[in-house]
Amino acid sequence: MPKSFKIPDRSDFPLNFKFGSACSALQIEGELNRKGAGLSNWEHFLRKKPVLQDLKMGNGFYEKFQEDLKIAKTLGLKEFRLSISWSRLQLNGRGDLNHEGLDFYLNLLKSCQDLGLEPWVTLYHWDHPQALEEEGGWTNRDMVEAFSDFAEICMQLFSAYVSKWFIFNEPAVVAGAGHFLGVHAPGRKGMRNFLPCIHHILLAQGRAFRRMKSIDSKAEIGTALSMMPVHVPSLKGSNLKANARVDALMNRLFLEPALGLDYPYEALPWLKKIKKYMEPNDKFEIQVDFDFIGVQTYTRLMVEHKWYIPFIKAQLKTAESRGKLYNAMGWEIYPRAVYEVLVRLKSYKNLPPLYISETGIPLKDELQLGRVEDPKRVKYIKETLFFAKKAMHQGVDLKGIFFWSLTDNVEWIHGNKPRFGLVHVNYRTNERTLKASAHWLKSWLGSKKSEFKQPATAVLGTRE
Ligand code: IFM
Repeated sequence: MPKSFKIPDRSDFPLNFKFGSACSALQIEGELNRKGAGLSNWEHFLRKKPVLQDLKMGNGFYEKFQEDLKIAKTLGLKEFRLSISWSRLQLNGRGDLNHEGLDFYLNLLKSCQDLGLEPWVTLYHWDHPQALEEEGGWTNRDMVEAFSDFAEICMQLFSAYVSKWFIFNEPAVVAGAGHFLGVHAPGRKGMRNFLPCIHHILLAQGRAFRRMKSIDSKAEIGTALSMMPVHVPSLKGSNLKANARVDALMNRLFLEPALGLDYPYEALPWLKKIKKYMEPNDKFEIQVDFDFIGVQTYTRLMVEHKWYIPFIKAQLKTAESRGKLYNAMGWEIYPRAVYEVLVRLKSYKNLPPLYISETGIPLKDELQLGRVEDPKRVKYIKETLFFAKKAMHQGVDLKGIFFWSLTDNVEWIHGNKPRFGLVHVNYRTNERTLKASAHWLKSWLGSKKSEFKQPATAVLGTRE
């Protein structure tokens, strides 16, 4: 990266380029199964862990959403990405609606409309009713129909306010962390859970897409995929093969079947066992002609060959062990990832327009004398803008960027310690304070010229 590089101005992006923020229901709403909502898989999964309390509290969005929308508007953001909690709308995932939940989402969407914020609604951001989990959740093919029904219901209920939809958020995380490693809800482990989960999510995505389009053919429907550049410490043959395996798992597994390219069997031969869960028409039902694809990138991965790691035969080398700068989650601070991922996607034919539907940086921000200084976030955002623009120069059809997140929120099993927000939340009072990054973004969104020089010296390996 050059020592000094020019940060693009707002005017360097097309006028209709979208800038927004992204959030998810479970991470901000709090309350979980109260207000008439049903028990979700995440609440059930965490029921004995201290972090459950953080999720129950959320960040006060349920009560304060009007304030948050106004803040987003004040910053100059025009897009607001949110998700619907399935168990808040349908307690057990099927049948009658919970009217309190419905009113909440209708009010939220109407408020977006009143403020001139475009809502981008995610249907599945990791939580679903526990009642469905007890039937096997994503390991059970019946979940495909239950989810498509839910998608259709949401379309019927909300299409008057919503024209932009994401079907899934980061399905690779749901499958990998939730159904192979068991570290996320529902805590299932091993190939016998992982493989059906992958296949059923892809099938649900295809079926939901078609049913949503049959209700509103003009709705723009996409999905949000986590993607990361995968690097190796040396070009040794075994490392290159490890790279191909990790890349297939992290970046190709959910993209390629949806594009009609089949599963990446050549890189991951054990994936052939997924055929056990396939029915004759599935390959076609999985293919989706998305209106856009959301790409979510936070860092890069550095991996090396390790013969003793089951299936993937590769191991992550942490940023700390490599002497690289890292954030409050231990992830390498590597904004160039956005550029690498976007440019790499150009190699796929007939890809729809792309959005960076999430990017951001977790820090341990502190409120001091009414201010939150977060220079690392300001730098991260500036560099992200630089690399997004660079990708556009290379011909990438990028249409917008959503920052994760507007407000600090609950980072799943890590609770509310890592702070991703442009806006600080005092978790005792739920009071909101704009961080320095929010002030910077506000002035950038309304500005004409800006210049950013990278510091001549960088401190390596310091923990946030
Ligand atoms: O907080 C998560 C979000 O729910 C999904 N994408 C990554 C974010 C940061 O880890």
